[in-house]
Formats: sequence, structure tokens, C-alpha cells
Amino acid sequence: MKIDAIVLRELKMTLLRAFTTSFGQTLQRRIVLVEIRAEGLSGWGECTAGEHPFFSEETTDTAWLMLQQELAPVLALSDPDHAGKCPEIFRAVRGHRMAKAALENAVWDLEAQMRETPLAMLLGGTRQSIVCGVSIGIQPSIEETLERVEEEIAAGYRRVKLKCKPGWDVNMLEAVRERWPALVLSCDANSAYRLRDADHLTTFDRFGLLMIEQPLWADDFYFHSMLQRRLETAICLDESIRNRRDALAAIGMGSCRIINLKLGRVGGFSEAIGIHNAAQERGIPVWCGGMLESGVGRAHNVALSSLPNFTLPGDVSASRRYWAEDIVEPEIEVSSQGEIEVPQKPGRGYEVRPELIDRLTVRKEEIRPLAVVR
Ligand code: OSB
Ligand code: MG
Repeated sequence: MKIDAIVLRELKMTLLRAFTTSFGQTLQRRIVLVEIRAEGLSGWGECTAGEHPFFSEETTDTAWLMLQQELAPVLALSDPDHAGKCPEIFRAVRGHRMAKAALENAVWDLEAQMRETPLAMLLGGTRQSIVCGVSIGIQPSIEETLERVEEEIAAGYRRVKLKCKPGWDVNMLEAVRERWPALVLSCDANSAYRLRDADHLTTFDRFGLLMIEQPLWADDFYFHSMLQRRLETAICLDESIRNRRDALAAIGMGSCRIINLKLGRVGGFSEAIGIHNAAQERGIPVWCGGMLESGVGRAHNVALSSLPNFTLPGDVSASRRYWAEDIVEPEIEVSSQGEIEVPQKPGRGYEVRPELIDRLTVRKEEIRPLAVVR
């Protein structure tokens, strides 16, 4: 494909309510979107970097810099015949996986349109609909937590994940479990615990959780493998898994029994498919995580979740949980059965809304192949 231009935009979007994890609170999102124009079509991608380097090293600003100075110029000068070539095109740049993913996913999006194929099908998806869970942030009180959980169950969601941290765990989990004994429940610590908390973490076993997500260090496999041996509850790794080799290491060492797959964290669809396949071959289920995405990233998460080894409910939920107005049409909607239909239309299957995107844009830059001097 011959690329005419790559447009970078930063959008300012306010969440309907603040989202709190063990590492901090987010209300105001600063989202980098990329648009790749080629052959009369536009592919879109979203960078899932946060505003601060708390979840990972990347931020909105580091991603902007890398996209503008390194990645978009290299991609604009290449003319990939397949989106799967992107990792090779970006190989010289170390790290910055969320920035790379924004571009690579836009190329997949574009390729699906060119081939007049649904994005999900191009990726190897086999599901007509995906099963959805929700991630509930740390609340000011247990009462408010119970209210949130009640709303989400009433909306049809099939799994509830509760953010936790030392001091906000057993009492809260106990209250939720007591009220809903059969609820499919998990928790996510975003690496807030240490190995000295192992005895404490074993007490979570009594809540019958589907999993404990990323209890220990964001870059660790070894200590998670030691912890996993002591827990009945499955550990799910999120932050630790950056690529397929990490997934193989974690599975091989017994660091986890479940993997949370996030497109941005692993650098895009190609690596995500590699991890999906490696996990599938070894009997390890995966599910799709979320990063408080706008409709563009969310549409890509829906497509990814249609692959066969996404056998657990993901954190892919409805636009209306996050935004007064999402930037895609239709918005991502969840049925009363807690499912999202995988679009059967060519491409991502959710149109972008250009006027709304313009209104939310706070900076914009266009990179054209002819203007790139390397
Ligand atoms: O660890 O899964 C996480 C949001 C931001 C950063 C990290 C995480 C999350 C979530 C929210 O849990 C998932 C979502 O609803 O998008
Ligand atoms: Mg997580």
C-alpha cells in the first residue's frame, strides 16, 4: 500500500467518572490517535499510553514524540504489502510498544478495508460475539463498591474485576462475595504487593476468584512463579507480558495460569496473535484487557477478542460506561446478555466521527512521505 499521509492527533476526552487503581486516578484522558491515509481509504489506530508513566514507561507525550520523530516517518517511507510486516519495519526502535501498536493497528484496519474483509476475520477471528466483563476501580467505600457491582450485574456483564491494593482488598472482596456468592469475580492489584504479602494473598483463596491479576512487580516472572505455587487461585499476568517470549517464559515457569492480552502493551496485532497462539497451544486461556480506550481502540479490542482462545470474559465493555459521547458510530454496545456482536462489515465495522474528533483534538500533525528526510 502506498501511504499518502499519517495524521497524528491528540484528543482530550473526559471520562464519565474517575477511574482509580493502585497506581493512581484518571479522569482526563489524553489519547493519541493515528490516521493512515492510503489509496483513498483511512485506517485508524489508538495509542493506549497513559497520561503518566504509571502502568508502563510510555506516556501520551513519549508516544507522540516517538510517533512523530521515529515511527511515522519510517512507516510513511515503507510501503507494506501486509500489516504483519510492521514489527519488522519498526524493529530498529527499541521499546515504545504502545506507540508502535497505534500505527500497526491502523495498518491492519486499512488492510481489512482494502481487502473488503471484516478486521476480525483478517486477524483469524472465529467468534460472532464476545463475552464481556467490567473492571471496577477502587471506590471511596465498600457501599459504593456494592452499588457499582450491582449496576454492572444488572447491565448483564458476565465477570466483575475489582481493583485492589494493600488496605483495600479482603474486606471489600468479602463484602462483594457475601452478597453475590456465584458471581464470576476477579481482582487486579497492578503490582501493588510484594513477596512478603504472600501469606496475606493466600487468604484470597477463600473468595473463589477466577484469578488475581498482576499481584507483584510489573517486570517479574520468577517471584510470581513462587507465589503461584502457594495459591489455589490462578494468577493472571498483565504488565509482565510484553511479547510472545515473555508469555513462553511465564507459562514455562508457572508464573501464571491465565494471560491478559492488551494490544498496546504487546506492540500491536501481530505480537498479540503470536501470544494468543502460543498460549492456546499450551492450554492457557487469554482474555482482552482494556486501557480506558476511545471507540477506535475499543473496536480493535472487539476484533481481537473474536479469536478462538479468548475463552474468558474481557475488560472490553460498552462505550457508555466511559464516555458521554464516543468517537465512533455506532458506539460499542453490550447486550443484556453481556455480549458484543463482532461486526461483519469490512474493516473495523465502527465508523469514526470526524467532526467530533476535530472538536476533541488539541494537537495535530501530518507526516507525508515526500517531506520525510532520513
Ligand atoms: O490493569 O487492566 C488494567 C485501566 C488502565 C490501566 C490498567 C488497567 C486498567 C483497567 C481498566 O483495568 C480496563 C478498562 O475498563 O478499560
Ligand atoms: Mg491489569
